[in-house]
Amino acid sequence: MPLSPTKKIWMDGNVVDWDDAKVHVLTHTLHYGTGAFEGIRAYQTPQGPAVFRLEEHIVRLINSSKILNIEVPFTVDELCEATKDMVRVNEMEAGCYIRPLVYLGYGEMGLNPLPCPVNVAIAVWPWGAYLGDEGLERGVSCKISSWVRHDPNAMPTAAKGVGMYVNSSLAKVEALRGGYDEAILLAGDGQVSECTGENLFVVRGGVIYTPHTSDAGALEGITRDTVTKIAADLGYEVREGTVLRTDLYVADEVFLTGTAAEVVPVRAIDDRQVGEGRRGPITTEIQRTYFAAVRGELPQYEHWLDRVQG
Ligand code: PPE
Repeated sequence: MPLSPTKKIWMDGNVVDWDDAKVHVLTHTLHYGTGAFEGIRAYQTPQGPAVFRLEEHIVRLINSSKILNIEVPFTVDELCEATKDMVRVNEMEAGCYIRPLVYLGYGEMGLNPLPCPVNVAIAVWPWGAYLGDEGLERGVSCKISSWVRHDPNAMPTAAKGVGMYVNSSLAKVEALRGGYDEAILLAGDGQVSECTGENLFVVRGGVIYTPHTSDAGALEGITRDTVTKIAADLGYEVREGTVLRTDLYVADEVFLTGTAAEVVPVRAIDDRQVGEGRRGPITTEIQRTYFAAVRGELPQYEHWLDRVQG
């Protein structure tokens, strides 16, 4: 998806012009993939723009870094403030996507990351529906990937690490070239894990299931957590457990969750229609509640919003 440049990017405490936010070609992360990132969204609310679950995202960034032996030289508070600053400075009143990145900088080569300088950048830009506006309404088509999700002992699946996304990228391209919108990855033992940038939920007999993060090597998605809470508040039972490929084929509904993707129905998997082949009633209800929550329309979810004061 093409980028829409904004004005300023935060780099290690400095606010620089978008076009000047550059790194050296010998930046360590560019060569070895050791780095961590986040995807956060800010939404327009009646009281001004608000960042959704900001602190949880920044804590995950710091934890991802820790897993990768990177000590982030900023506190959670400093990075939360810097994030809100970028939304404000770039005048993102209508909402935006936020990309914090922790990377190992210039000055060291070789695989040992420990002596490397640790850099942090935060960029924001307007980003529409990640899997398309039509996808949000009509659902997307998925294909089980021939690529297997990382074994947690080969790559730390709990970390949102830069290099981890090579696996996602391979699966994404395979799916797109096959004429599908998105790939579903299985774990090494064959259970369903997640998509290239989304967690997955299955509805069957009125109960909502989602793969276990630890057993299936899926990311502990913040939207996954949001949706789990919303579904419970709507009176649905949500069970975390093993999901098999065949569970997907006979599901009443399947939907995907992620900060970029938000809540997206799945209309077909491996060329089999899922349920009625369109957005199902439970997905619709959860999606509607999710959008109302992020836009500050539901007081019970106010605690997830971090307002950016003008
Ligand atoms: N699994 C993966 C592999 C993943 O990348 C994401 C987020 C999720 C699950 C959902 O996590 P959460 O956003 O906390 O609900 N993917 C981010 C990156 C997308 C991109 O293309 O870049 C995102 O949604 O921001």
